[in-house]
Amino acid sequence: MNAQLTPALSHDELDAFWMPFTANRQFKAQPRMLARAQGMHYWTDDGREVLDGVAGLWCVNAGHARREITEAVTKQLGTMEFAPTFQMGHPIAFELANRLADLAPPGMDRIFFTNSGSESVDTALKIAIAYHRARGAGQRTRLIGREKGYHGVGFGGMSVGGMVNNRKTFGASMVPGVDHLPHTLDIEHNAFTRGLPQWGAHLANELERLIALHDASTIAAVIVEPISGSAGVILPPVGYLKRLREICDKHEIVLIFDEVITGFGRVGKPFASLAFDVTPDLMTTAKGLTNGSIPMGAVFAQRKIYDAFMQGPENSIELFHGYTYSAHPVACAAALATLDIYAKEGLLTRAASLAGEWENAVHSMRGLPHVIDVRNCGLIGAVELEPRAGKPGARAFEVFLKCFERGVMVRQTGDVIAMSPPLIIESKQIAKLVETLTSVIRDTA
Ligand code: PXG
Repeated sequence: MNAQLTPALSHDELDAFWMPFTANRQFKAQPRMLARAQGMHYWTDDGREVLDGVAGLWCVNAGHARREITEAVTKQLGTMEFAPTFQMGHPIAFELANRLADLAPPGMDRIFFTNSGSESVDTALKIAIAYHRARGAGQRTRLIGREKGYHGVGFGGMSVGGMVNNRKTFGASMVPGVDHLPHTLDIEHNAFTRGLPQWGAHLANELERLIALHDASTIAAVIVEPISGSAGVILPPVGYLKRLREICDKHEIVLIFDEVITGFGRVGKPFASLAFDVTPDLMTTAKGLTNGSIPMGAVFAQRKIYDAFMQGPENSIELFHGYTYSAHPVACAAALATLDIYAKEGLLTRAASLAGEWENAVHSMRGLPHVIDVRNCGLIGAVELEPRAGKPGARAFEVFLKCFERGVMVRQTGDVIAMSPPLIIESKQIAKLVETLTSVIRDTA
């Protein structure tokens, strides 16, 4: 018998919390309640152990309930729980910025703090537009995103994003002057590719077509995820990101990489831009920055971007943007403790050493019923299932539910099952994750 960890809630008590990105009625009819976490596992409220195959929500990279983070947060709360960073400062904010600059791709050593991925994205879009204005190109306001892109849920991020369900309700309220590149998912050419697909780099040339349509002089920035997570793990074809970089350079367009999920070790280097050897002008992060423990995000900027703002009277504010909780002391303490763990345990490169084993494990699911693609990179894996006729997403949702019942948490989006475990995962846990998913797929019609 499992021990009940927390009192079960009655159905009435589930009504008040309007849950995000959730089928509220389905959940409240059959709640899946998490009550405790440690290392690679969650425990449900009735004491059942669940292997975490998604690092919470792509964020708990060092595993759950790390003592060092708890201690740093507790100490900071007792020392100074809050301090403003508007016209004031506190030392660990600067310490954290320096630590992040040391990890960053070359030249990206100016850091703007936010509280989430969505805020990082909207911050980066605003910095890009303001940067052009600061250098005398204020007509450059257009933004280019990509189909199937996910950049959070702020108006800016939603507008450059390309996930139809996130957009359609808000049709006319989108930020104006946005266009989209085509996405790079092509199962016909690339199904079951191990690592990055060879086919598709030419899709980056679509950027030249959009530039010809709108004229470079109107375009501020291009934003893409190096690897799309939310849309179901879409990998960049070999050479694609380099080509985007070349085109942006040629036309003086700011290139933004949204590394909210790829940042902090997910693909075997601290950032995907380092793994893929393509340096953007701005980089958005969040999630793994504090191991998911305290909300925090950070935008990394090339020094030339920051320097463009540092003009005019010395007493004037250079960028009219920021959040009450930018560089919140408790979040800074959590981030510093997290970076210490990453460094001490080599976690920012651990995915590279596990990548071969991980790749073999996830590709062992090729050939299972309804599996139409398997994708992987670093410690990211995805299995795409054939949709049931007229019921998109239903098969994968059933797989997600059954995995949870059998003690494994994966993530479902559309007909894709995504996996992104904590970077501390061991071989036997990789095996359990894949064995459970395999048996569930076999048992799902
Ligand atoms: N950009 C990217 C690339 C993201 O993946 C955000 C921005 C927004 O971050 P915030 O912190 O505002 O949620 C994200 C978030 C999933 C999933 O399983 C992914 C995210 C969030 C929730 C679920 O696909 N990514």
